[in-house]
Amino acid sequence: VPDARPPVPPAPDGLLAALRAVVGEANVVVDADVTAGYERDWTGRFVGRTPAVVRPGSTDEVAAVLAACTAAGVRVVPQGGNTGLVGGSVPLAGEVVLSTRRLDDVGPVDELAAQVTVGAGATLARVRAATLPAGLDVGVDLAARDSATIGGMVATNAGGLRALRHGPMRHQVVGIEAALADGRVVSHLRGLLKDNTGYDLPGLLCGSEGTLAVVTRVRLRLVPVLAHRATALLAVASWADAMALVAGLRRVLPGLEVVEAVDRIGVDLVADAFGIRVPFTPTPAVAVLVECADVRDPLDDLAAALADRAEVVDAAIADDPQRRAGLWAVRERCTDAVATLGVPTKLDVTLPAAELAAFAVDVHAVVAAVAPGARVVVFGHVGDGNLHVNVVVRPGAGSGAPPGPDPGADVHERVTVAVFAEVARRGGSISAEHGIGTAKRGHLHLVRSAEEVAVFRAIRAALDPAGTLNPNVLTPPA
Ligand code: FAD
Ligand code: 2HG
Ligand code: ZN
Repeated sequence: VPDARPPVPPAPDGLLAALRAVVGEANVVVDADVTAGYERDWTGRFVGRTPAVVRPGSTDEVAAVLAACTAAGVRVVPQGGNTGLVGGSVPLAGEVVLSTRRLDDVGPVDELAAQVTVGAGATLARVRAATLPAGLDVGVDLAARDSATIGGMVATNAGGLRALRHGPMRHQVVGIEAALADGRVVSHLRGLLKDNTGYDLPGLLCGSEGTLAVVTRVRLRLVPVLAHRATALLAVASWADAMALVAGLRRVLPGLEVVEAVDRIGVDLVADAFGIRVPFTPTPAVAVLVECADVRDPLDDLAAALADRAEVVDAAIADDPQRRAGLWAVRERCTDAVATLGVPTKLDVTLPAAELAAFAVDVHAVVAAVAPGARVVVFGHVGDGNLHVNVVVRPGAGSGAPPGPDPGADVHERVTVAVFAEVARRGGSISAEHGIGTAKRGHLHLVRSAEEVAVFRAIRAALDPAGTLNPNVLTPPA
């Protein structure tokens, strides 16, 4: 297959030597076989080229790498676990990739404050492995936990599977350290919960998508591990019923931590792709996953609350880890299952509660009008009003057959325009948790005013006047 990617741009004279002097020979990777893994995003939709992947091992090295690149006029894409879904972590226009994966130290758990300081390149799984023995957990969890890094989760303000209870990443960050593009370092890691001494830098960097600074260390607040969990997978007849169920359960279950949903197409796809057993026949219009966590077994309270809800057509309920994992798989494997079909257009939207059900129904006709025959899978964090609309325009045959080919940028764009118009018409947001990245930056005007975008640009210019950091994301092309 011919390589359709743009040619690798040469690094300016002396830059690679300068970078090697900072991080060592082994950590400036130029071997195309190795750099290829950093040039393609998780979905396969966004592929670029880089002259080098640089792997600093400390904050000072990150700062020196950025200073060298800025001095040479070379742009930099920060990359953590490369699990982002909006094309923000790959070098689309020949940038140097700054990989944070070596910044993976996890400090001692501060049990008194319920906090921990971690390197930006530590994966979520690694951090949790350190905190769980102390009875403490990170408030955000997501299916990409084995690869997604804390720095990437901060940069995207990741939401995940229990934002309903603990909020997104922004609510977990109580201190931050980051290197600016010119090599200066800002560090405020004390983690004081009350600290009204000026601008909130953690808040600013959460959701900044690598455009303002490279996050090097993060002080996280931790939440108590609630040892008892009860999980239910519920069959409901419509999205309207799913929304009514969410509203009803929220009122009576103080331990409610998760309310997720998957539509019929998604449930069938997960079952087909991975042989996962679905406890309902026929497959319901929507499967809702509910989980409660408490200091006592919440199974009886959950069962009683569900017995009162007319929307529940059928239910499977469990409080033992193995059966709970079986129920979770129906929701957690959706992203992997879509990937078996082909290269999706991934849209990650929030709708006002009153609009969500109608949107979830109408989106099929909206997509069919611009991409007849496309497979549309709708799932997500329905408790947060957040739906993931995955559209595969040229799907493979499923059942283990090879994925279909990428339909191309024009088709992704056509689908995006149509769905976002519907989201905007209903007063929603075009990104709930994955960010704007490169995939959506041309659509920011739908949800942000010209004045807001001007402020974004001014903040960017103040922190990174040379425009070194992640030039292809967030703010629309000038
Ligand atoms: P990357 O993909 O490497 O980078 C993402 C962005 O952050 C890029 O713009 C990059 O430049 C920037 N960046 C990375 N590290 C730094 C740093 N140290 N400093 C500054 N900028 C940086 N997301 C959710 O919100 N909720 C989910 O439930 C969820 N589930 C997922 C499930 C699967 C199976 C997959 C594949 C993805 C999922 N995601 C989810 C998306 C993804 O995991 C998150 O966006 C995650 O936060 C990305 O972390 P990462 O380390 O992989 O970042
Ligand atoms: C999830 O909630 C992730 O599973 C990924 O945010 C969503 O694949 C997607 O579109
Ligand atoms: Zn999600």
